[in-house]
Amino acid sequence: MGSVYRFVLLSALVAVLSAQFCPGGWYHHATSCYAFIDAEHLSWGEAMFYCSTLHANLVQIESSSENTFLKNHLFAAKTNASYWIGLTDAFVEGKYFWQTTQDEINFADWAPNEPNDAHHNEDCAVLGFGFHYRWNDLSCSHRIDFICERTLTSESGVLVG
Ligand SMILES: [Ca+2]
Ligand SMILES: [Ca+2]
Repeated sequence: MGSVYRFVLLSALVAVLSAQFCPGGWYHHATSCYAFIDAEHLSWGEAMFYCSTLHANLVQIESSSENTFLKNHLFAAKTNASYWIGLTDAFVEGKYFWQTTQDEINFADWAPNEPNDAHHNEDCAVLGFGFHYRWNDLSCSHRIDFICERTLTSESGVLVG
């Protein structure tokens, strides 16, 4: 009996480990997958829609750990572009919130003197090239790179035992 239980436990463990993964081309951190989209240059609104077609959202950064993961990826990729994140104050000036969940920010990594709402026309946030990928606000109509985030994909039908 003991060996049967061990087999069942092992099977269950293997099933859990193999049941969650990121689609090809996406990068894994914690419980999310990330796509760094640089083949398309889109406005913030267009980028939001583009992510939705991938069953994802513009990235929502809830922690220092997630923020560091994203910045390290961009440093390693030697990209020279800014990337939209899912953060906006387009509805109430100065009141930034995450578009996906409507949550106010509880972690922030604004570059010095940002967000500055330059020309009273900057309502959408990026990981800013030139700011070592700390956050900056830009005009939402800029057409630039962006980052999509989705939860780990679960493969149904894999679980056994
Ligand atoms: Ca997130
Ligand atoms: Ca700015």
